[in-house]
Formats: sequence, structure tokens, C-alpha cells
Amino acid sequence: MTFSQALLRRPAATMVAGITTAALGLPDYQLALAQHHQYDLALQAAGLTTTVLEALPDFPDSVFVEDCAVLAGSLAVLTRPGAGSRRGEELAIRAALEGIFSQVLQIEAPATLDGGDICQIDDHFLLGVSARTNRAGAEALAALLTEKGFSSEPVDITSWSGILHLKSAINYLGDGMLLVDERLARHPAIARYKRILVPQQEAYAANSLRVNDRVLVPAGFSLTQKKISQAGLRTVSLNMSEFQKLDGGLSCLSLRW
Ligand code: CIR
Repeated sequence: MTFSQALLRRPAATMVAGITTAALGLPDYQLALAQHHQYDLALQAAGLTTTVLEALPDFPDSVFVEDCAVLAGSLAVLTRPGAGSRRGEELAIRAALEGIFSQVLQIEAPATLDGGDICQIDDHFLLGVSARTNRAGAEALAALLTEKGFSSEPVDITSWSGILHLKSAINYLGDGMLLVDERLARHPAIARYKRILVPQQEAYAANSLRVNDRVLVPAGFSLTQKKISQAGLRTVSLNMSEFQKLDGGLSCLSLRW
């Protein structure tokens, strides 16, 4: 897939109150702003035009804009985030998407869905069922995707402890190749693809992000970066420490199309 646009949201100072399971300490807000800016520049260097929305202090996790929508061709689906404190973030991006996507639909209660659970592999979508995305959410999205000519299948990750979203563990690198946390390598939905396995001690780096001719990789995960390079892909390393403290990775910080 070629991307030409990305939507980001500036971190809010309240991000220090964001949801986390990581025991890595509180994020440093100034450093987070600097890392976010570097991320923005990295997307621009990959050829994308970026739009950075204003910070939303009422929503500490709102920098993780990927969770608020799923994009599929001319369709944008606003999610219904699984975490109560994040519900409402999706409404705050509606206007930005309405100007661009011809159809903007909404996941309705009792369904819940986080964009981080949705992994697009060309015309096929893996729909993570997780602590955030319930089965009704996956089914509601599947129905909308089918109407648009995309196929999909649910992938239940509820028994995989320590994995927040599907894309915390699995990301598409293009050319039929997945980057996969090695613990999930044999999952039937995944085993049919070419795979680069991410060693368990570098699990965070499974959330690396293919953008056009390059793959953004979190800094400090040299084994994974080397494996991606050895597969013939150009890598760009970005410091993500302040977002890792909130369980957020490279894909979470933008919506791309
Ligand atoms: C949360 O728990 O919702 C945020 N602290 C992290 C969200 C990360 N988003 C993503 O993986 N797509």
C-alpha cells in the first residue's frame, strides 16, 4: 500500500494519566512532544502529508489516534473504544475524516472496537478480539468491510497475556510479510504468511510500521531492526520511550491512507 496522508494528534500534558500496564514510570511530557515531532517528520520524509490535530486534554490517551478509526478505501469507520476513559475520542476526529472520506460510519453499542486491533493485509483484515475489541465490534466491522469488498477474519487474542492490541504483536510489512511476536508465530491466521519473528525480549518492536519505502522501528531493538533490514527493507529508527510507557507503539500514533 502506498500512503500519501496521515492524521496525528498532539499529545496532551494530561498524557501522564494515560492508561498503562507498563511499569516504566511516568512519561516526560516535553520529551514526548519532541518524540512526537520526530515521528511526524519521519512520516513526512516517507512522502506523507501530515495533519496534526490539537491536543485533547480531557482524553489522556488521545495521542493514540489509530484507535479511533479504521480506514478502508473510501470508508472511514469511527470506533467505539473499549476503555471507558477513551470513549469520545472518536467523535473528536469525525470532522477531520468527514472532509476526506466519502462515507464515515460509526461502531454502535454494545460493540466496542479499538483501531489497534485491526491489521490490514492488502485486501484482507485481521480483526483482533481483545480486552478492548469485543466480538460484536469485530462482527460489526466485518460486515462493513464485506460491503466494501474486503475480506476479514477474527483473531482472538484474549488468552495472550500482556498483549494489549492485535497490532501490539502483528504488523504487516507489505509483500505478503508479517512482523510477528514469536509467541504468536503458529497462530493459524498468521502461519500462512511469510513472517519475521520478533524475539520475546524485543516484543515491543513487533509494532514497527511500514510506510511506503521504509519501516519505522522503535529505537533500541537492534535484533528486530536487523531482521527487517536483512529482509531487504530500509529501516528508520525512532525513539518511542515516552509512548512505550503508555503501552503505545509506532502504529498507534497515526491514521494513514
Ligand atoms: C491505551 O491503553 O489505550 C493507551 N495507553 C495505549 C493505546 C495504544 N494504541 C494502540 O496500540 N493502537
